[in-house]
Amino acid sequence: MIEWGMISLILPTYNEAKNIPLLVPLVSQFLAEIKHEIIIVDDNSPDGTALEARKLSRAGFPVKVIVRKYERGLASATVRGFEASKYPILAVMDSDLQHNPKYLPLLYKAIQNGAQMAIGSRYTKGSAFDNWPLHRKLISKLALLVTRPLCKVKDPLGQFYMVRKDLIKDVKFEKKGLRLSLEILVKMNFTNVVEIPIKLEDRHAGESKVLSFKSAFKELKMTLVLYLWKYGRYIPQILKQGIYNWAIKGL
Ligand SMILES: Nc1nc2c(ncn2[C@@H]2O[C@H](COP(=O)(O)OP(=O)(O)OP(=O)(O)O)[C@@H](O)[C@H]2O)c(=O)[nH]1
Ligand SMILES: [Mg+2]
Repeated sequence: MIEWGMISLILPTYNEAKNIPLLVPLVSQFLAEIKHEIIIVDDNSPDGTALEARKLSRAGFPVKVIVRKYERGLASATVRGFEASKYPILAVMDSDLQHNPKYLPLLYKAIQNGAQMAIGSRYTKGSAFDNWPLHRKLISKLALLVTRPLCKVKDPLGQFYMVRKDLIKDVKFEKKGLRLSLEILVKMNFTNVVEIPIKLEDRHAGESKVLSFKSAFKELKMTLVLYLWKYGRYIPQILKQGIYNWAIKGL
């Protein structure tokens, strides 16, 4: 029997020391009625993010801090958080205040009402991100087009979601790339995903880590890995293995 009122929220961080002292109290405010833990997975940020996280823990917030010394990467950090979680609903959001924690109760409600996964969606009726420059909107739309044959969800790429842990416990994650939500959706092929419209805010402090040609190329390679996962049975095994080895290398 799953106790639905319990959420493990994973906050992956890299240089978010100025953001998490604002974000964590807001999360706890919006989740005040729901038992929760906040797992901060920090990749040894030089700006002292882990120190700030530990301060929050000492101040009484339900914060667990994991520092990875020898690993980097958003997807693998999120999976590390999943592994350390103790509650049956997993939640993931950015730590830079782009994802407003006011949506957490809505995502939770969708799960309570039977959704296998609930997504804070930038591309469903009622969503907004007016503040984005045109070129970012175009890149984002292009990325969505590329993923369209992989899953039907309108926004599989934004990293703001809740998912039932029991459903994804056997997924073998690649632990590469940035968009773990896409990997979950492709590998699980869920039939009941609810998209909650969100307004995407501007990053509060600090700098984006993912906005570069290098990470866009890596994301394309990771998407290719997921294409192989979904459609690889249509090509010879040896070719599939070769493409996989090339794509996964350097991610
Ligand atoms: N642990 C860990 N967290 C990361 C890593 N890269 C990014 N993050 C975190 O993942 C979240 C999203 O990263 P951002 O750089 O904000 O990416 P984004 O929101 O897609 O891009 P912007 O809109 O430009 O901010 C933030 O909370 C980051 O701190 C990483 O290598 N390791
Ligand atoms: Mg961001």
